[in-house]
Amino acid sequence: MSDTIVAQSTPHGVSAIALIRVSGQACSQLLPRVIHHPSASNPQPRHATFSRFYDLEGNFIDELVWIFYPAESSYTGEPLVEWMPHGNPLICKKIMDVCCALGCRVAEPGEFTQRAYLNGKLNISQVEAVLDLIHAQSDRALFYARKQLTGESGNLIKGIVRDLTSIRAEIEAYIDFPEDELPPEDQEGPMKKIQRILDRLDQYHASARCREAIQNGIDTLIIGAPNVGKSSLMNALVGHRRALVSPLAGTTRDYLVEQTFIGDYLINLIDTAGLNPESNDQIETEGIQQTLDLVQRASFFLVVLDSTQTPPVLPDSVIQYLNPSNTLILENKVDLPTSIQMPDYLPHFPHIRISTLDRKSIHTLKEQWKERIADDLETRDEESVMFNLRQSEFIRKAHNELTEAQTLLRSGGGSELAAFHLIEASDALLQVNERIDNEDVLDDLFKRFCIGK
Ligand SMILES: Nc1nc2c(ncn2[C@@H]2O[C@H](COP(=O)(O)OP(=O)(O)OP(=O)(O)O)[C@@H](O)[C@H]2O)c(=O)[nH]1
Ligand SMILES: [Mg+2]
Repeated sequence: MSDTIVAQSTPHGVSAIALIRVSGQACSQLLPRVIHHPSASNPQPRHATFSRFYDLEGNFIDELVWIFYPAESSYTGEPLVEWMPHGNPLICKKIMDVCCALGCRVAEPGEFTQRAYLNGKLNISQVEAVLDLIHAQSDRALFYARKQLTGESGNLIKGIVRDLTSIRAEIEAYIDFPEDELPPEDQEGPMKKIQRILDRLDQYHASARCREAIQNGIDTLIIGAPNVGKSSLMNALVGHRRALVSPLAGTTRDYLVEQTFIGDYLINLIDTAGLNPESNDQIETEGIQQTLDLVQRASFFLVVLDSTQTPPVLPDSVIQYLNPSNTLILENKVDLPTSIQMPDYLPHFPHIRISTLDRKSIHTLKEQWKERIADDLETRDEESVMFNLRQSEFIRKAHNELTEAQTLLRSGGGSELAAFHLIEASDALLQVNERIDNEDVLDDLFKRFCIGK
């Protein structure tokens, strides 16, 4: 029997109400010692009761609401009690002390969720979803975390594993019944089915990049020549004067990062030093080098042009990272009479004419930008499910195994070996949601939780 754990699930500090959770077999013995009421000896499951909480010397600690959850209907899969005292850190500490005096131990981060996993209440992808849900910073991130928590991604993978089992049965027919009974062209069927699964796995693997971007924000770089209005754009987008703006070229040296929303996408907006190939100023040159480094890590680009000036030639080290779906060309300063349209500058890229001084054009920019992100991340489809980076590794492994199986079947032999690769693929897929074989990965996952979850 594992020990009984206790932790405060609400943040430490003063609040109207706090929540302290106790999970483990000792809950039933503990209750009557601190709640001097008959209801504590035979608690009604999942029922809120208002009582006085006493310490072991019989001192009255607080009036609180408490709920008892039996193992079969608790978060952890063990008997669990929730105390909801007044949110005074001193009261919370006393309650924790009393629980510890009665044999509880203070929980490690994520230990309640770890027990839920060990007791089969949550599978591993749901554990990750709980973590994502707690840390989600945007509506989009919440949406995908909720989808994962309800087990939708798990069902998709389970479906594929089931399909793989039946394909394997078809292939294995060749092992048990030699060539004369089954013509070799019958392998066409299994091969087609494997191809359909490969296509789906491709799609799932690609979704991991989008999931990361949605979860942590889309790193978006504002780049361009000096003085074109990059910092003015940053300020217009975040809605306050974050970056210094001046008519002098080379104002921004160090890059600046600020978070903002475009629709319900979280954006990590990065204002950079203007790209000036002729600079002899050492600090400016360092700033430019930083910009070039950032280009390699960013996911989205706003290339700002001064539409009253000849547009710059961007270095190849930048151009190679830009494509029409991850970049917007912003022809800025359209309020000036000398502004001209620049359709020939990177002609295959979408252009938007803006003035950072004009709110309406910034609004238009945001609308078009939102559409681009949705296209780039393929998040238009509300049905889509996204996998995280850990899961996508197993999806890739399954993909490799199935490709091997397909190559073997195509070459007209090796049914036995092909069946083996199908088993390996199923095994990798099971690790997407159901279980993690690597203890270190598991430990690492639970460490990322807060105490009390
Ligand atoms: N008329 C007009 N002026 C603008 C517009 N956007 C920016 N400016 C002006 O252009 C000058 C340069 O703006 P910044 O935002 O500092 O330009 P930057 O690209 O960040 O410049 P560096 O940091 O030096 O690379 C400032 O005087 C701004 O007021 C615009 O839309 N219209
Ligand atoms: Mg600037």
